[in-house]
Amino acid sequence: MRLYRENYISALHAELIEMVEKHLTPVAVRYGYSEAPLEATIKWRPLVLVLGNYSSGKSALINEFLGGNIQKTGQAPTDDSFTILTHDDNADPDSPIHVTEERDGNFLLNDPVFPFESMKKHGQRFTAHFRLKKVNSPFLRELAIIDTPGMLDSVTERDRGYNYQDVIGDFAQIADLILVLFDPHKAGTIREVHTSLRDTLPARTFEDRVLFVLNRIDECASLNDLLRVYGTLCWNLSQITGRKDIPMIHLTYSQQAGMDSRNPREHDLGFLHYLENQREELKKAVMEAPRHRLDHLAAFVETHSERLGLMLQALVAYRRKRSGFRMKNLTIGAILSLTCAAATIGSLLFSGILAGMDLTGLLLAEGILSTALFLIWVLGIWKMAARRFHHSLLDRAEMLVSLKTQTHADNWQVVQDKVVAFLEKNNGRFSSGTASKDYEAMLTVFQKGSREIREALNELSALRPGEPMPDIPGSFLASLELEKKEVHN
Ligand SMILES: Nc1nc2c(ncn2[C@@H]2O[C@H](COP(=O)(O)OP(=O)(O)O)[C@@H](O)[C@H]2O)c(=O)[nH]1
Ligand SMILES: [Mg+2]
Repeated sequence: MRLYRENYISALHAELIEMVEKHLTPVAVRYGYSEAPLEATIKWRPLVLVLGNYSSGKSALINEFLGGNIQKTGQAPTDDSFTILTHDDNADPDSPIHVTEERDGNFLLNDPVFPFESMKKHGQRFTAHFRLKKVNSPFLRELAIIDTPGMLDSVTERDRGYNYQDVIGDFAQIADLILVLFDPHKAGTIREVHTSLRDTLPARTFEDRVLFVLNRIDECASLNDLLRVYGTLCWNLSQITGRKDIPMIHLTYSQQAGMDSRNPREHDLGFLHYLENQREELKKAVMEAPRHRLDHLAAFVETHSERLGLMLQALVAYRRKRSGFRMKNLTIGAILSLTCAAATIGSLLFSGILAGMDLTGLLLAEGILSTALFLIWVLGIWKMAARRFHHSLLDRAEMLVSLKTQTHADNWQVVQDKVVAFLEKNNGRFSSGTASKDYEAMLTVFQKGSREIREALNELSALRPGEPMPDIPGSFLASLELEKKEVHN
């Protein structure tokens, strides 16, 4: 059987989701790493998030991609809603492109098919500004788009009634591709977007996932003007990212909108001939969202298996330390009880109280007394000491793991509270056999699983759209030998 690139992508996608479902979610839920199944945010279609200032041309760009007037456009802040644009699989593809169905925020936040359940926390005002549009546009067959209200200045921002930055951050986390649009009038105001993105996206995926677009370049008065704007944008980007190398910036404009608005102005647009409008290129890049989803999923599997592994490392270490402490204290208790009992009997014998007793009697008395002392030890002192030991371990939970790299340290920041919460909840009582098995499984997923995913992705990147695949991908689920190994505590 020969597979085409597109089929290969969906086959890989399905396998990765299955891997998360089968191997990561049960462990994540068992130890309180996550309440919802991990795959909840990644199993819907690939998502493209479109960000930028108001009237930077987001909605006009989206309309152009979709091939119809779906989103409202206009100079003022026209649309203050987050709109999910997705394909209507039941609609007639031959009718003119239009909205076939509209649903509100409540629907989107409560239907588990969508990856937005966790966004309920943003409150009613956000829900009222969240909606779904189904469109019969072929562009949406493999992906969904999120159109966003533009960024306002920070004063007006406070009146929204929900935290715009946090909302953007949450969307950015589940998006596979993020477009950030600027226009020549506001090329300097990118700090807010960047803050939301930097705070939510892992550094290693930032560059792959974000596309910068300088839009409406037809509104520059001349080539000089464009260069000035471009320079300002680059300067701002490098100031904010702290990097000297400038990310690729797509230079684009809407031919349609340009024609509508150009008449009143009389500047020379001849310079546009020297530049290619990167609109088509941008469109192609956006259509690669399913491919980005695979990278996203690979990073997702890597990150979560690594974090879960760290969490389990801590839990297994906790149990090891606890058993060590218990054994040591039981031994001390036993020796102490025996010695104390012997000393007591000895002194009683010496003082003549037990003078008439024979050896069997003495041994019996020693046995009874030492057992009684040992019981007092176990039920009183030992229990109290064990409790103290439990709490002192929780206070210094970082002692449970070895944090060799910065990634370990960052991951520990994320899981530390969860480890403590889990141990507090069950007082340290959980099956250490299962925990050891789960730990091994997470290591296998992280090391072997991640490597196989990367190999599959490399194979994929060598192919162009529509090109035949030589082979079916080997199932790495099958190759991951996660069979339960006998682990003894
Ligand atoms: N000249 C010109 N106008 C544009 C371009 N893109 C969008 N517009 C116009 O700019 C205004 C704002 O666009 P809109 O898509 O609503 O911006 P949004 O707020 O980012 O969604 C509208 O009147 C559009 O017609 C462009 O490339 N060139
Ligand atoms: Mg808009």
